[in-house]
Amino acid sequence: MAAPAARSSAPQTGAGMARMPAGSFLMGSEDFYPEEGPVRRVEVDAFAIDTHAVTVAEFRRFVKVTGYVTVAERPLDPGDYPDADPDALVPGALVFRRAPGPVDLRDYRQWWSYVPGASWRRPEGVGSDTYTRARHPVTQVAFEDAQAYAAWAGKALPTEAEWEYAARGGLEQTAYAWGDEAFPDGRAMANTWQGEFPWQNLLLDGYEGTSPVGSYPPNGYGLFDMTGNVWEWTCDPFTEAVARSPCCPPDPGGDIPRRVIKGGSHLCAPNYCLRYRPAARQGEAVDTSTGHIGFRCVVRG
Ligand SMILES: [Ca+2]
Repeated sequence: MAAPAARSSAPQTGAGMARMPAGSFLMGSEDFYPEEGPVRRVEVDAFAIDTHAVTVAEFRRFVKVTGYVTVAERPLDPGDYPDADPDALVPGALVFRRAPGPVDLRDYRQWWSYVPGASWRRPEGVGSDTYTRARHPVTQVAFEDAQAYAAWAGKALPTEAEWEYAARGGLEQTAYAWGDEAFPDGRAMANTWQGEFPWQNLLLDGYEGTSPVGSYPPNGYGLFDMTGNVWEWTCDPFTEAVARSPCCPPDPGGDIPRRVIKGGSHLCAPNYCLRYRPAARQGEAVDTSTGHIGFRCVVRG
């Protein structure tokens, strides 16, 4: 008869999670955008993290079991929008549309639109679906939606430090999750945007929108898509001034709290937003749902 397995203090990591040992690392960067500095040494306790972002199929299972309704699918309360036409208050989300040619990069309305009916099921609105994207990261999820999924799964959203520690994969202060070269030996290492954003997508990495999780090599900790593909929610509040040249829809202002998102997305292009790097960060309003933000979960201990 086999002896019972020894109890371990390590995180109980189900399939699809990787254990991160406790340790310290140099967080942040002083080489790119001001909101990433200063570089400082940060201690992180042991935790486990999903090896890939939560997929459409995984989120669909959660919704099927719980009946959960995401923020983008809920009716809007006219009381929250006293100046708006009540007929215009329909559920929806922000959708990226490639511009037909060069545009003023200060005017995000040239590529972002609020689309009624857009949700995690239909990321581009009515007429779109996710049936061929079951293995893609779920998108159009607000912070509250990501938290609800994590709680249901018995997990949590990562802190920014946990996320960045994991994303660096054991490399100290490299620009990217795999080193310092954007395309080592000409190889695409993440789903980003090549060409002139927001109109010319050269598709050198093979994908215009999101890509199935795990389409590019993992980092040193065996984690896929930590940068590129979709931004990922963390649980940390974003308290600084709004990032300069943000690639995401700008802060709506007012009192809506923001959380830190990490990792950049398929919409990050060097000419506009070089943020597919572990140190990159932005603040995002908690009620925002867009086609380039998803999440992954952690288990601490
Ligand atoms: Ca791409």
